[in-house]
Amino acid sequence: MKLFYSTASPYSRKVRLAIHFKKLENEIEQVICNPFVDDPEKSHKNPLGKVPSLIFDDGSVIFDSPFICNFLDKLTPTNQLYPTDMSEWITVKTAEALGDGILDAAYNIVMEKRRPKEIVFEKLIEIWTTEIKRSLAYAEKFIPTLSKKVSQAHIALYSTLGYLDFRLPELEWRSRELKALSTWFDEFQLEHPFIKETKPY
Ligand SMILES: N[C@@H](CCC(=O)N[C@@H](CS)C(=O)NCC(=O)O)C(=O)O
Repeated sequence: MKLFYSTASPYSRKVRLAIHFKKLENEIEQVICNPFVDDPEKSHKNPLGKVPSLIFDDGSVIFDSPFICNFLDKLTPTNQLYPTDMSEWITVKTAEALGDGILDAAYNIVMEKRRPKEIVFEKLIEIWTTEIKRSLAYAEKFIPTLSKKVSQAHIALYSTLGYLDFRLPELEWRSRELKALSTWFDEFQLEHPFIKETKPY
């Protein structure tokens, strides 16, 4: 199998972290591509034009990071990322949806800011920023309920916060009101030094 990813993509980072925690590095070759430049037919094969995408040896492809992470989790019982217990599963899926939703809003802001200055829609940026702040406040209350055992919740929230540091430092998400979240983030990367290797650039 081949994972097509871009080094700046937070969605790709989630999958790369899932590969690491599932110990699937030897099964999956990781290939860098630029979804804005590369021809999908010749590279990532995702008709939506986005990374990450996972290509099987027979040439078929799956895309969308939650789907790929879920698939990887089913490949091996090592370090289960999505719990089978219903209430734990709901916690993990909620955190994943929260992390991915913040990412979508952050990614929208980044894209909007790339438009020529005269046509940037500031009101939309304001709306997405409010959504991010509200969701971070939600995550702040949520984070103490996460178990120590690494799950997709950890991967999604960590990748999202890393992306905010990378692309939207002006948001200053590490404010005093988000003490639990910022402490969790710092501790998580200390406990798992590998994850810094996937830092976006
Ligand atoms: N929902 C998708 C989002 C993927 C996505 O938007 N990837 C960005 C890179 S961060 C991309 O490939 N953008 C290229 C484009 O939109 O043309 C997922 O979770 O995988």
